[in-house]
Amino acid sequence: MTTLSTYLNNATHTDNATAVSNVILTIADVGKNISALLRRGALAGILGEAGNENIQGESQKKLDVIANDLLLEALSSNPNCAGVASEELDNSTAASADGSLLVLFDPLDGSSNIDINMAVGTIFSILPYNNQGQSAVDDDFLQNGDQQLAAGYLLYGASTILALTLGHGVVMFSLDPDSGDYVLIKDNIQIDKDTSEYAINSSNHRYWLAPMQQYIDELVAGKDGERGRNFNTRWVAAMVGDVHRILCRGGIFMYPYDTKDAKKAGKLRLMYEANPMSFLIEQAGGASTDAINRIMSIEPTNIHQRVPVVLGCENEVNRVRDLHKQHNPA
Ligand code: AFP
Repeated sequence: MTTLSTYLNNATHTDNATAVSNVILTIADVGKNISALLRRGALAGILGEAGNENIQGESQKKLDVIANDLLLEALSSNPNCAGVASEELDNSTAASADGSLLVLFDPLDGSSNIDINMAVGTIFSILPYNNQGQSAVDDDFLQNGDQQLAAGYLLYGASTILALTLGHGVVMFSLDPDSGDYVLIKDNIQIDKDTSEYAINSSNHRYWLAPMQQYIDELVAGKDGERGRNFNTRWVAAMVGDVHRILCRGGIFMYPYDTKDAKKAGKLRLMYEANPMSFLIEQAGGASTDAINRIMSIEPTNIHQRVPVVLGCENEVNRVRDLHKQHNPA
């Protein structure tokens, strides 16, 4: 049995190996607390709305705020962490000026699932801090996805799962509720280049651009259409759940650009949703784009910027890209 701490001690790391391991263990420990709170749910009086909005203009659930505060407190006290950025906070929070890492997170992804007892998760991304000795500010976080030293998620489902990459493949751990250990359950995860399973919120069909409409229409047509075979659909309404399914059995996940709010580049956030999930998917042999361009190559301009996301098995992600290029030749 390999536990998370054993794995981290033995894993081949990028730079800051000890610091990265220490911060991951901090996040994993907070994950145990969040998992326990979710298990108690209504009994702990923590469901429902918090009664305020975050910078995204989204109403916050009580658990959004609780999870955010637990992560913020734990990471701000970790000497390796120079700063923290959260989906739930307008600006980043400076921590230890001598820290070598920056941490970004979505504390509770899929919060619309909380009150119906469906899967939610925590997504995190770890970047190098390049101004040691100075207090970290928002601009220090504006690094493209290729700069990530580690990324992962905690999925609070029937089991609590930690998926992680340090840049050398993807591994998964399951939290043993009896021992409190995260136990290695999958190593060197790889996803197939092809799939028959796709995830998208089809109620937005009329708002998508033509190539995305064409791509989905072909999947829906199944064996009677262009693709010549049938497809199945799943939609967890929590990116962390859809990405977990893809890492377990393949598939493609899309939250494309839509004209419902033409000013919004997409729904998902680049820095603490798209980038960490893209790191995991690429490390598992998949691909991740904004429909055309590779997500992890995007140079960020704002810690809360949004981006369209198409990720999962390589051949389907490439098909989406090719359709967009056919519709809009350069
Ligand atoms: P919430 O955290 O507000 O529930 O949003 C979750 C999410 O950002 C992502 O995890 C889901 O894939 C996506 O939104 C679901 O969006 P729809 O509710 O529009 O289907």
